[in-house]
Amino acid sequence: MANKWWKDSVVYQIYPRSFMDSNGDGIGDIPGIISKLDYLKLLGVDVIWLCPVYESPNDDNGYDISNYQSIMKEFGTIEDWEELLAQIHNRDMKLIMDLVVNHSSDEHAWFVESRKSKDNPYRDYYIWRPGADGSEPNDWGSFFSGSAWQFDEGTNEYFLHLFSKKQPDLNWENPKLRQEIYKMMTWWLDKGIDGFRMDVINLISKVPQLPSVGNGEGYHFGGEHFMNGPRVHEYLKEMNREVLSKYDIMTVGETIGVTPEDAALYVGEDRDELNMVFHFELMEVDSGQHGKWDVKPWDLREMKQIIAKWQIGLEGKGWNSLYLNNHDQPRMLSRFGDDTVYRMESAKMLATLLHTLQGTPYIYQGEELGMTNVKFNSISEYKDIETLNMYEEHLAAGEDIGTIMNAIYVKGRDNGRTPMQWDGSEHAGFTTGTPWIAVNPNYQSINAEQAVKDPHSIYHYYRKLIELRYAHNVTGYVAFRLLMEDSTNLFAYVRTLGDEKLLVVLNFFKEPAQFQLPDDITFHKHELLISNYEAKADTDIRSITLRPYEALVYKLQ
Ligand code: ISL
Ligand code: CA
Repeated sequence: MANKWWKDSVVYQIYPRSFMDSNGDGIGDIPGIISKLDYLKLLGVDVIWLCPVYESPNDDNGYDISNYQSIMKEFGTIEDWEELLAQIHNRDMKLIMDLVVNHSSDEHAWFVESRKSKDNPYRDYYIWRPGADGSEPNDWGSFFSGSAWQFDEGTNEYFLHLFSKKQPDLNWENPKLRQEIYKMMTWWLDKGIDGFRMDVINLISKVPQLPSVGNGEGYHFGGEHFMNGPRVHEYLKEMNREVLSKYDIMTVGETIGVTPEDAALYVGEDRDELNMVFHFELMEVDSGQHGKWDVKPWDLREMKQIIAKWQIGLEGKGWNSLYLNNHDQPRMLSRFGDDTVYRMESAKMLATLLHTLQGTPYIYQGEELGMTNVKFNSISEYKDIETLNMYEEHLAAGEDIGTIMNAIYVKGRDNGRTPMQWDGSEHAGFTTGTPWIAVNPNYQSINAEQAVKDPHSIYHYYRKLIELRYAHNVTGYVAFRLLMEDSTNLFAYVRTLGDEKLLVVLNFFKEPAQFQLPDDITFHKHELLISNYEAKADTDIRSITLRPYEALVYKLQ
């Protein structure tokens, strides 16, 4: 469809369990979200992405769905959800829903049938294999530790689960399964939703032989056999033809391990698949060779190279999505900024980056307040299955507990899942009961009530960035060019639109840093569009000394 409204949109991601509790049971819910829509409208966002709200035993907080067409009891009813959609549309915003169809819950009716017998009509909705010499069919490891296979005594076979053993992978090779999914998607679209965020959508096609990685003992990451698998584009084209193309919607795929070249195949304007994907390259800059929990310092030059590669790589081909955190990641401020002395400055600086690149920015709940990572003293306070499984596995392998806890502090998903900090009252105004996960103890100084009142808050800076986006056609600028690429403390770039340029200069650290504009960039006049500091009088912008975490955005003409 011609209308590409999603290019001009800013998306706000809600993790419902932690957003707002309306009835004191300690769990965020749909009426709670409705009560905060004016807060989101004031911020200026256009689209809300709602993480899964479907019926679920909550092994993975709703990413294990037992019924795709009903609402999780803790979150409310389908009537509550319909009210939410109406209230979002009344405010001229849009709603996109999470689509989790690489796997379902093991409590989904399809799986309950599937495991009954080898000739059950639903057997082939999942991926079953006999054992190989009395052990798992192959050596793939699960994203959540251990083997990706679970033995099922009823029929003496194993089923595949790339995530938890309560998240069996669906078998996309089966055309009947695909039709059921398309029918379900159509049902939601006919209710009037505005699109989907598609969970690990590039994992749906597995190499049919399910070959082992074959790296010796133990379980291994089998990504080469299921990331961007052999039939994934065929499936997405089919989904697009049969469902997506019939609606004026936006789609964003979560795609693990994609390069810009891979991404172009998913989001290419002439590909008829998806509108955008989330890539993981920036999320890996602080991971060592042993993966996510192997914590290493990140390097600004590497970060700049990755962003430049994606900006240039998709230019004129497809659209970027822009994010630095979500419900699976630590808080971006703690990870890439300074969550103590320069919390305000660095949060605004990072926001400036996300909102001045080409693409659609995603704000994760609490980001607009400068919420930070959390350090719980005891593992018993953590709730995330990925974290808990890793803890057990690493402990059993004899790893030192301090090292494990440090990895959790730096990378654990619960960093982003502590409740929204609404005000300074008990439990941050999130609930009148006991929250399902503890509130970050810093809620008295970091909360929405205080941020909305303070015109210099991070929240109002986001509001201004969003306004700027529309007032100055920030999405329109093209030809991204990195400046001072070898600088280890500055991130600077220009983008061009006709004879105008957008110049962005960001100091990523607390030490002052010197910016030098290359001689070949010429202009008659300059205008400072936004900054996280009071502007200095008569600045010569060819040579600027940036203050700690300073962010400057100029329009050059
Ligand atoms: O970031 C990750 C890599 O370790 C994982 O936390 C994450 O599981 C991966 O990014 C895939 O994420 C999505 O699918 C998972 C779910 O747990 C995540 O919340 C979801 O965003 C399984 O549905
Ligand atoms: Ca509740």
